[in-house]
Amino acid sequence: MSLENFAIIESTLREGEQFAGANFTPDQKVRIARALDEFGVEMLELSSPCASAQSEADVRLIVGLKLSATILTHIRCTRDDARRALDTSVGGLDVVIGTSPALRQHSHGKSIDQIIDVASDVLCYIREQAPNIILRFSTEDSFRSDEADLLRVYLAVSRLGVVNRFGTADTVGIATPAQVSQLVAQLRRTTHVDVEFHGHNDSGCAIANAYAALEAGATHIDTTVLGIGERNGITPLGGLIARLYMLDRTRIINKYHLDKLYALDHMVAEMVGVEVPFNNYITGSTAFTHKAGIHTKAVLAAPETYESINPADFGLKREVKIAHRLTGWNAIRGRANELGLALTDDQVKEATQHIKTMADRQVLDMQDVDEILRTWVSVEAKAD
Ligand code: HCA
Ligand code: CU
Repeated sequence: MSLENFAIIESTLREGEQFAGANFTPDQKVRIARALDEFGVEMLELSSPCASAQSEADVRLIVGLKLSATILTHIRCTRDDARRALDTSVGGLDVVIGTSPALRQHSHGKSIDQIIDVASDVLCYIREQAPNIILRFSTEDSFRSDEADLLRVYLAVSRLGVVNRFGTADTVGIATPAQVSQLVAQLRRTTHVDVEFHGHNDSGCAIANAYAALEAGATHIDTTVLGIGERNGITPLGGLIARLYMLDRTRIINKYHLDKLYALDHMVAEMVGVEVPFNNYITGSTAFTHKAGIHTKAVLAAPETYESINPADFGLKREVKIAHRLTGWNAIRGRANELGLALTDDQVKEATQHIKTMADRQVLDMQDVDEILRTWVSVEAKAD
C-alpha cells in the first residue's frame, strides 16, 4: 500500500457543519478553510449553496480565497442543485443519492432504475456544462444497500464516462473494515475511476474503515477536524493522520504541515463549543503523557520504547509524570539532576520510597516531589 495517490477530502465545512454544535460564521469558515489549507489537505468540501442564501455566499467567499486546496461542494442529484453549484465556480461537485431500501422508501422514493436515469441525466448535464470540473458520484448509505443494486448503479454511471470519482458512504457507521475493503476493491476492479470513502463512527470503526479503504485501493478519504459531523461524526483528520503516520512517517511528514494540527483541533473545538477529548489522537491532553515507573525509565532513556508517534513531529512535547505511587527511581533521579541536586543512587532510591509512601496518603504534585528532593539533600548534608 502506498500513499502516493492519496488525497484527503476535508469536510469540516460540510459534514462538520452538520455537527450539533456547529454554527459557523463566514469569518469562522474562512479561518477553518485557511487553516486546513495551511495544514495541506488536498480538497475542501463545502455545504451546498442550495442549503441557504448564506451557504451560497459562503461557498463564493471560500472559492474567492484562491487556496491551494481544490474547493468542492456537496449536492443532491438534481439539475437544479447542479446549476446553482456550478454558478459558484467551485472546482468540483460531490453528487450524492441514497440507494439503500430505507432511503429509497423514506427519502426520495425512487427505484434503482429511476436512480440510474436521474444520475445519468444530472451527471451528463454537469459534464456538458463544465468539461473540466471534478465530478464525483456517491451512493448514500452504500453499506445498507443491496449489493446487486449498488453495483448496477455504479456500473451504469461508470459507462457514462463522465465522472472522475466514485464515493462510498457508511452513512450510519455500521460497516466493518472487511466490508469496506470488499466494496472498494470491487469498485477498483470493475471501474476505472478514483474511489472515495466516507465513514461515520457510530460503532467506532471510522478510522479503521478508512484505512481498510486505502488498503483496498481507495484514493480519497473524507475527514473532519475532531471527526465532527452528524451524530458522533466521521473519520477524524488527526486520527487518520496518526494511522497513516504508522504506515509511512516520512511521507506524512513531507505531505502535511503536522505542526498545525494542535491549533486546528483546538480552534474548531472552541468554535463548536466542545473540549478536545483528553484521549484524542495526537492533540489530546494525555496523548504523550507517561506515568508508570517502568515506562518512564525506558522513555527517558529512549522515547521510542513506549511511543509510536514522536510528539516533536507535531511540534508537541512529551510529559513524564513522576509525582505518584507508580513512580520509579530512575525518573526521580532525572528530576534531581534537573534541579541540580547532588544525590547518590541510594539516596534517590530512599527519596523515591518516601514519595511513594506519601503518594499512598495524598495526591502529590511536582512541587511536592521537588520539596522532598531538596529536603533529602539537606537532611543528608546534615547527617554528614
Ligand atoms: C449526509 C450524507 C453523507 C454523504 C456522504 C457522501 C453520508 O449526511 O448528508 O456524499 O459520500 O454520510 O452518507 O454525509
Ligand atoms: Cu456523512
